[in-house]
Amino acid sequence: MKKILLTYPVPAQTLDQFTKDFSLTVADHKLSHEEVVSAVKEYNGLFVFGVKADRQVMDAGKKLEVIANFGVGYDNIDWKYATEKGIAVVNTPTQVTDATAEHTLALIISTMRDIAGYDRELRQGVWKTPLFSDRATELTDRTLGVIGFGRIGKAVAKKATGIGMNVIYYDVYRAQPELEKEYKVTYMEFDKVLANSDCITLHMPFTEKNRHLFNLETFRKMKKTAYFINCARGPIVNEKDLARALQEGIIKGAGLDVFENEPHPSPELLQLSNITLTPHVASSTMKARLGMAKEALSGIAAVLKGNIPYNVINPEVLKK
Ligand code: 8YV
Repeated sequence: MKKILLTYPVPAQTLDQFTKDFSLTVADHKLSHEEVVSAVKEYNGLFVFGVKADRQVMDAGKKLEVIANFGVGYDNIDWKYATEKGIAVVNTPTQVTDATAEHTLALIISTMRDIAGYDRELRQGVWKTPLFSDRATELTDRTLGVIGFGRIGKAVAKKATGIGMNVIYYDVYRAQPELEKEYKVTYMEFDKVLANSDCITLHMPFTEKNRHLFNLETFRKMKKTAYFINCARGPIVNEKDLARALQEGIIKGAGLDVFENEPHPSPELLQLSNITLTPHVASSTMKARLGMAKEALSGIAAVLKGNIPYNVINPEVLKK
């Protein structure tokens, strides 16, 4: 029987369908990188939760055929090295979509209507409600700029048009005209999306090429009245520059679920009132998390049975 190691305790119900064909070892706590390196040797499949699967892990995993990531973004996995070593990498592309898109919409609304700000004030005994104030921005008829039009970007666009926003988008790959029509979105070049949006939301993977794509210069291309939302990956944004843009009124507000150096948001951000922060929980509904665990395990199972699952990110290693 092939052996699979899960580096985090997962609810038993996600395992049932796999126990017949595989020997599963489920950690009783979140394994550290060090613990994974020392445990991985005898396993054919490795399911990582928030741990880096780097060269060290792959070199130690002499029998490794497949690594699964608990998430759609796999920047924590050295997939190029995995490909070199003939190890397949699978992720959870379909199960995070709605939960992440909902959280994004919640952050857009919270940020543009300053829900979190009012909440913080009320808790401090402040009831400040001037009758004519531009503190909140109405979303209806405002323009949302979606950067990255993959599954999550599309789901956000659909939900945002549902509440009356106009949606423009930029992606390195422009969508087919029928799809643009279906989603009621308009394609524009990156700088045009920045200049024309009342709120920008990021939905792209992190790669070394887009590190700090959002910096002071980028924020200066946005409207002074615009908001910035990031539920994608922290390092796409220069956090110090974002804090400065928020302090100096270069943009109006921000909502972040991800940070450059998790779990440590830059202290400057924590001091600001025009920002809503959540601790990388966009996909954190039980429905999504159970779905993610099953999607990843199904990918591992398929690879170990000699099949090519839809969620493998380097199928070339399985086609040889
Ligand atoms: C996390 C995510 O993986 O799907 C992604 O890319 O970032 C999230 O779903 C999840 O929060 C576990 O850390």
